[in-house]
Amino acid sequence: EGVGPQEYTIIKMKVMKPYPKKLQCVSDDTPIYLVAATLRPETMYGQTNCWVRPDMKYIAFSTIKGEVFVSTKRAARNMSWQGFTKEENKIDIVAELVGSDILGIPLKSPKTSYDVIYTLPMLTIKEDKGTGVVTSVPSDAPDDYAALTDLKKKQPLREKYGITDDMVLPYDPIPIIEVPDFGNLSAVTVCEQLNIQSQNDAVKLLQAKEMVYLKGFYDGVLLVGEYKNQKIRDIKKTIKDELIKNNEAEVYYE
Ligand code: A2H
Repeated sequence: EGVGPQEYTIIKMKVMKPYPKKLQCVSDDTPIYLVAATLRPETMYGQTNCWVRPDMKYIAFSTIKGEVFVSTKRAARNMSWQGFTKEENKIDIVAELVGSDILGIPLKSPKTSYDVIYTLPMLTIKEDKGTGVVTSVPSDAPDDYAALTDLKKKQPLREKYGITDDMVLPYDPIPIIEVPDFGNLSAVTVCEQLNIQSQNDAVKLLQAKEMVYLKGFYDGVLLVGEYKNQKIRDIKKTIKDELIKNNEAEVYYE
């Protein structure tokens, strides 16, 4: 990675009511968001679920807009320096949780064609990157496709984390971007080409990411929504700005 901060777009994935047990201390008129850091805001049309790591610690904290965000404490600290909290450098913690406390909960997320998506377990989420919450776009992200396929194929894995079939089985990758040579489900194509067996296939997944990432950005064409048929590199910023304007996203640096 280069010098200087990396800019992420934080996608606000809204927690539906009734709030899960560990978040019931939050009043019903306060919106709660799981906040996911992404480099690809233009792929939000293809979200099928949200990832959290079952054994990782998260906090829920109040923001300056009177909302509650769920992220790692590390990310909350960064956000508090970036104007997300009422007082700079101070985090108003409303709950401390682990990922498993928020697994299998329904969310509303911007742009995706699925009305409701669920929080599912991803075991490879890193503590020291982004918010610890990841939005899943299995059409275009090899990690997401591998982890979703694991859950679809492995009933015992679903059972272990209390994930029911209806949270996983109806959710297929959505064709949202056409990439030359890789078709309209580029992550699926590359995972199959490389014969990736699971989310733990780290070496091949890195290779898969390298194969699709730049190509998706430079040569990808959007297939859905109001910027249909336009090149990703021409509309990425417009989509990001629109999400932010609609209070569906924020800019975050680390
Ligand atoms: B990306 P970079 Cl469609 N642990 O978003 C593991 N992965 C994380 C993470 C964490 N703590 N925080 C964010 N990420 C993922 C979309 C996407 C992403 C697409 C294609 C590629 C892609 C949908 N998931 O990333 O190391 C998030 O997944 C390819 C690398 O900072 C985020 O963007 O470059 C990306 O990794 C940030 O990774």
